[in-house]
Amino acid sequence: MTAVSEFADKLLDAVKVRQGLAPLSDTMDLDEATALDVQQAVVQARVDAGFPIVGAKLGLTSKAKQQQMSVDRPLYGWLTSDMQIDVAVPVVCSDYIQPRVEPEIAFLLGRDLEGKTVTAAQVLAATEACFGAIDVLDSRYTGYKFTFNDVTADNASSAGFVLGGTAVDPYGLDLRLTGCVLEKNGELVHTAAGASVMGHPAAAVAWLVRKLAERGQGLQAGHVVMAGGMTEAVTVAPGDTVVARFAHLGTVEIPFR
Ligand code: 0L1
Ligand code: MG
Repeated sequence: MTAVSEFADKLLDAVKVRQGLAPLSDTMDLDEATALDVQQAVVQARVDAGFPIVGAKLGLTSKAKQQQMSVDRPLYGWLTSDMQIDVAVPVVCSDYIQPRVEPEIAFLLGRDLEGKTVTAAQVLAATEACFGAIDVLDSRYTGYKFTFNDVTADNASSAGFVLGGTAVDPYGLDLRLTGCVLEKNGELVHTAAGASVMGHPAAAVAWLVRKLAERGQGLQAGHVVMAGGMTEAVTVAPGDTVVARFAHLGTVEIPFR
């Protein structure tokens, strides 16, 4: 068994038994290229299990998130069909190891996007609709303790995502100024604007497309792209309700059971 498949199996087993792991880098050298190979193996296992790729996510795109996780640069992962959670459907905490949530702006692509020179303007031109969204994270590492390469291997802590019920044409919207208010159990916990995500959420998506081009990959029409947490992530437990209220993009609410 190669190191890549061994690491991937550990992460896949952690999901099955809902039990956190020590970081892979504690016991083995894990460089970024190997971490991306592990990520690809983890994602391929989900695809082979019947859950196709439906999009991608960026992580650690805001200063708030980078400071929370002690990591200083963005990363990405892939979204598979089993991660889609419909709007207003309760999320069962015991389906996860240690769920957290964060508000994001999501892009539904109307055209393929690939290449080393893609810009934020081209992302906006290729976007069918934007949504207010909530990312449901679940690190496979106990206590969310990991290095950049560990969390890359863990598919950027991908676990679930909810797109709000309001699809908005991004033309004429300045997403930098799209405000978000995050509430948990009726209390305000965080506020942010779209600019917190790498200056502009579409610039974050453009960065992702250029980064994917380094591995000969790209995004396809119909893919959903989560642009990255606008605020720190918050922990959730059964009985909690989280609401993200966005300017122009509507409200997303998740009840947790
Ligand atoms: O969506 C994200 O920002 C995931 C990045 C990985 C760090 C984390 O688990 O919070
Ligand atoms: Mg996120």
